[in-house]
Amino acid sequence: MSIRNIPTTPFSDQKPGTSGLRKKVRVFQQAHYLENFVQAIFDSIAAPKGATLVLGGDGRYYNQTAIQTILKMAAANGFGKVLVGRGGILSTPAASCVIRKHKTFGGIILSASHNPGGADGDFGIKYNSSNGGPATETVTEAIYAKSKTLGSYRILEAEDVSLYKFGSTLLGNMQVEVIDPVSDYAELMESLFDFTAIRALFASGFRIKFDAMHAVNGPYAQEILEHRLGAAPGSVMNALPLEDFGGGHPDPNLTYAHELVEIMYDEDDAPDFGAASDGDGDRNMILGNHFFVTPSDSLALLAANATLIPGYKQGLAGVARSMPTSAAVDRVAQALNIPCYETPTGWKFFGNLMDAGKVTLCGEESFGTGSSHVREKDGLWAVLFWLNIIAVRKQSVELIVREHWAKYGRNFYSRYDYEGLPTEAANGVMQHLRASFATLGGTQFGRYTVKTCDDFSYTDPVDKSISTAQGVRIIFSDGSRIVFRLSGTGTEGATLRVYLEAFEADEEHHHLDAQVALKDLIDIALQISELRQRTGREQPTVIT
Ligand code: VG1
Ligand code: CO
Repeated sequence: MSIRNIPTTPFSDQKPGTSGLRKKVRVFQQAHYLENFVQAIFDSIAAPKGATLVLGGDGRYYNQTAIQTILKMAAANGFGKVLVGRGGILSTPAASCVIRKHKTFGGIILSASHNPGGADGDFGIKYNSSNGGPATETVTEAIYAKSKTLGSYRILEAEDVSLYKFGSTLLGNMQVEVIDPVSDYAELMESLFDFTAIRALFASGFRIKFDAMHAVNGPYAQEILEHRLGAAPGSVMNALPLEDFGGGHPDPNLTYAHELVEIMYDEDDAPDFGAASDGDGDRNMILGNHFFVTPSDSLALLAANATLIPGYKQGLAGVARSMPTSAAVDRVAQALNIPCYETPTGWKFFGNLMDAGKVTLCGEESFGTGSSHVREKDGLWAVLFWLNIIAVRKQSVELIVREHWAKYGRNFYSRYDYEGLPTEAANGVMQHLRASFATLGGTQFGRYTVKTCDDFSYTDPVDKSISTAQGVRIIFSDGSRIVFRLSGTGTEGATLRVYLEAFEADEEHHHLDAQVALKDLIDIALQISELRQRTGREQPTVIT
């Protein structure tokens, strides 16, 4: 077996987005494309000789091929050991858990998360540091810079390694250890939640439906919910991970998880609790019988009920949410008298806060919640958190949420996504908005008056790094907000996201449908942005 130094020329488009490098599978299939990016990672992180790496992915098309390449490159770049999930599988939160538990130097996660998979779908790769979290912007920028100047990469000439047999094999001088992708993670969940109480809940006849969407969480959910907690067999649907997610779009929201939504809104046979997770298992959607919980409310509710959970009974150090996420959790933080941080979109911004012990719970409006138990958002963790709360409070999902609104007020919330726009048109909307800042202040739209508008900029309280242009905010005098952002995870054209939020203290109005309550704000958003004129789109692609 010999190490080869392969000459290569740089690609100009290897800039990681919100969560790693995401491209069409066929872009990754170009000669040297994956190898260049992996070498850029290895050159940037400068791991000491003999270091250990974690490797796994969400099982989508190209996962296995990429894993074999990365293993050979890791061996050629001086790593001593790679822990790889059996079959090349590790959910994103499980990878984070394994990095932390085994104190490895870092890990590589292969996933394009909620983006569709298959030969014509998307693929992705990201690097996580020794804290188990996504590399910070400083690291991803270094990787990008390296990718633009790369002249060669190192790879071991060797046979593929079997990924199905547990235990160690030698690849050159490097050990490849195939591990069970589920066990470390399941053990961590048992240490946080009251499994006895949740088991009793299921034994009492409480019915759950978990939609794994043919993505990575199927085996995790089956092991934890059905085997360890005794949920009825078949409670986990679409449990078999498929390379193309069965042709579906593994994004747990009301549009893409419609199969689950139909079950949860069934006239006479709806289960008590419904949940879904995404391609790589880090997102979650929570449903009750005929009831949808917005991710922003879910975060607030977990924070408000945290002390009911064994792993959080000491209370929370603080909470954090991404800027576009509703301020529902801010109200809980205020009541608990703990700090609440507002960060740019993307989990990489929570890591420093958690490492510094400033926050315990974090969340995003995009169906992501998590805590300092790992450094990624965690879909199944959120489900178990909810089940534990229900097991203690013995109330329905709907009642728990309604009581929460009655106590804290309701932040009506919705996100409109305009996917696959021509890039120039989407940029045009953002430029127009920025150009309008000067004249918007003080303008009155019906009952709303613009208080401030800006482009969100964040200074990390720990390392003081600054991230600018993180989304345009229009804030009204009553605290209502409209936010505009361009997505950093898409692979086709541009996706414009419009986030809408209005606070309602009066319980009399809490029953309203969010689309009704937000109608005026939606009209204002369209008017201010000239979105329809500039993009030619009458309707959003997805409303969440
Ligand atoms: C989206 C979400 C963001 C999330 C990111 C990664 O990013 O808005 O909140 O952190 O996806 O989630 P963007 O840039 O497209 O808005 V996942 O589950 O893809 O790792
Ligand atoms: Co994801």
